[in-house]
Amino acid sequence: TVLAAVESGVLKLTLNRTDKLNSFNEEMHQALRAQLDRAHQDVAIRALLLTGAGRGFCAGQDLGDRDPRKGGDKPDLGRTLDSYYNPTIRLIRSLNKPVICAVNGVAAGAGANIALACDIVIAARSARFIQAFSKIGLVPDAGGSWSLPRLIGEARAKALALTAEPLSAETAADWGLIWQAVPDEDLMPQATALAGKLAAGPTLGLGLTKQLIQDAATSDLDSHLDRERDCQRAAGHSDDYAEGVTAFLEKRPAQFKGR
Ligand code: LHQ
Repeated sequence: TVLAAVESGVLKLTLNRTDKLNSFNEEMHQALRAQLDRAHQDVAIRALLLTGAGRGFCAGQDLGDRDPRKGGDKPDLGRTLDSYYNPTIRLIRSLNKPVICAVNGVAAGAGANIALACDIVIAARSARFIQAFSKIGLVPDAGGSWSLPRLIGEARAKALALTAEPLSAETAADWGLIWQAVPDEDLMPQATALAGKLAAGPTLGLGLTKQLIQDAATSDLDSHLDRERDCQRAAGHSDDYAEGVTAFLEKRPAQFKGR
């Protein structure tokens, strides 16, 4: 359900339940989780590239998994979030390596919000983002009610979530919800090149940069300046800083090792 391949330091993960638009069942949750754990542990992996197989990126939770027509007790969706979506979002945000998401087609519900949890989101022009939750009586999850207002402001966040109207990739880029919308045929070449470039970068510094920018959402300037100082001290002690400055002075490309 999740295809995984490592090339040039990039772990490429492809959600792969194409007949269900790559919506999440338990097996796909577990497979993604295992790969995210691997990305955390393996120092040879220096960037992650997440995408979807077929014509969609991910349609959120597999709604066929809990057919209310079959009767039984009402489901505990909080448990699904605790067991699956929330750990996934936390793993993506805490990974000290860049996570690139290549949104190849529709991203709906939790599928949209998993994409938005990634560090750099590039979408094919034909892709759409849908906060589908309100159509079925739910609230935005997988971090959406946190990330949406931060990325695009309360007015747009509320309208998207309350109406469940699809947002085009180009408007998403115009609004700053994502980094770029690119022609469909350029998506994977561009996303792969970007992931490769980041994987060859100063991973320790990139990881600290990611954490600092994330932390800014919840910190005040005074404590943030202290955090920046601590991170810069750590980055300044990295081999990659010495290499970066040496390469600059020698007028040659830097050969970063990621530490
Ligand atoms: C699907 C799905 C799907 C199953 C397409 N499930 N089969 C968290 C905690 C616990 C529980 C609840 O949820 C959550 C978080 C959530 O993610 S809630 C939101 C769940 N997602 C949705 O509500 C989106 C449902 N899907 C759609 O609205 C449409 O499929 C979109 C707009 C994404 C795409 O529309 P189309 O391009 O017209 O494709 P389609 O609807 O024809 O879908 C293709 C196939 O995929 C189709 O199967 P079929 O056998 O008829 O070819 C769909 O039934 C299936 N599929 N999404 N979430």
